[in-house]
Amino acid sequence: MPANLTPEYKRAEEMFRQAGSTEEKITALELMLQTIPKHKGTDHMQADLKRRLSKLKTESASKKKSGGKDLFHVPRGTSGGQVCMLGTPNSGKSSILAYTTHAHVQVADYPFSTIGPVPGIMMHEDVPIQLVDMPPITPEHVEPGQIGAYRQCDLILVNLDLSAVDVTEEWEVCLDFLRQRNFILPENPKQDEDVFKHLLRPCLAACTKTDLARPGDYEVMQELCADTMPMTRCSIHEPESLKQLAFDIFKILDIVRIYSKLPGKEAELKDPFTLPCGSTVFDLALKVHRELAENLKFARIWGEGKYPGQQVPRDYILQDKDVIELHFH
Ligand SMILES: Nc1nc2c(ncn2[C@@H]2O[C@H](COP(=O)(O)OP(=O)(O)OP(=O)(O)O)[C@@H](O)[C@H]2O)c(=O)[nH]1
Ligand SMILES: [Mg+2]
Repeated sequence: MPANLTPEYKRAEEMFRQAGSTEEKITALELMLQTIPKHKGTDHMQADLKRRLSKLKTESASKKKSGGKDLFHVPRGTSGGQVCMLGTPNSGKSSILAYTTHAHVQVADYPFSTIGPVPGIMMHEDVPIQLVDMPPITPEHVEPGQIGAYRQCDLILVNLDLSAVDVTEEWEVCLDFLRQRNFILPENPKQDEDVFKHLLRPCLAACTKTDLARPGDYEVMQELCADTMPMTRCSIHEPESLKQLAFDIFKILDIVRIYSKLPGKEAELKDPFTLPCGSTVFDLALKVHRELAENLKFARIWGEGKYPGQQVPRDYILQDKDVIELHFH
């Protein structure tokens, strides 16, 4: 009986082919099992997939047990979000990190100067955002394990060098990388996307080295990115553009910052808590006092468009820069 494999299955199979690490192979095999047509003609294939999956899971578990370290696992810390950089060699990734954080990175005018992830904290006003530098990608090479870092992050910052000889080519390399691994939707998303949905990641294209750009190249990039992801531009020689970059990242991270206030005390408008947009007062209480959250009675709020100290219920949806005073039973 013919297997009649679906486009979704083939997409998962392509993901397996591109997988560099065991974890990535496991994700792809699980998707292949999920999308393979279930009938007599695929019985053998299904059994084979299950066998391979179980072997890889055992492998992965024993690697973890023996203390095998994943070089590309970057702990998140307490920042408002984790942003991983993606780009072809020399596209200016490390320079952005060097100019927007206190991290020490190697910046060089030769390719492949970065060989592992380097995190740093970039501030958007008072919101810390973790920016992670990455080795470059090429059509031929991606560091094994690197994909795992992109899977875990909140935003992929796609660096596109405006001084490159062919700006279209570097865009194609990044686009292929993102599509083949299902970080973004395929070109004509008409297949059932639901099984791949959890793999999608928000992306922001950052055109770098604008001070070296040839006339017209930024517009070419704008046209290329238009239907795929939002775009911004920057240069390490234009500090305002780096501030704008931090702002654009903050917008896409879709978070709100909340200042907490103790009853009877002035609010300290620094070190805000950050929560996903749409979070409630109760979510904040969980973040502040996990054990006490259930005892939350109400909150008082100071913010735009509110009476100072107005009382709000637990399910009030927080707005950026709200000042909140939590009251417990
Ligand atoms: N004029 C100009 N030069 C830049 C800018 N950003 C980076 N560069 C230069 O471009 C070269 C490459 O920069 P890196 O930041 O090392 O590039 P990278 O993407 O980290 O490179 P790999 O780690 O090899 O992938 C260096 O010589 C930088 O000084 C910029 O905005 N303007
Ligand atoms: Mg680098």
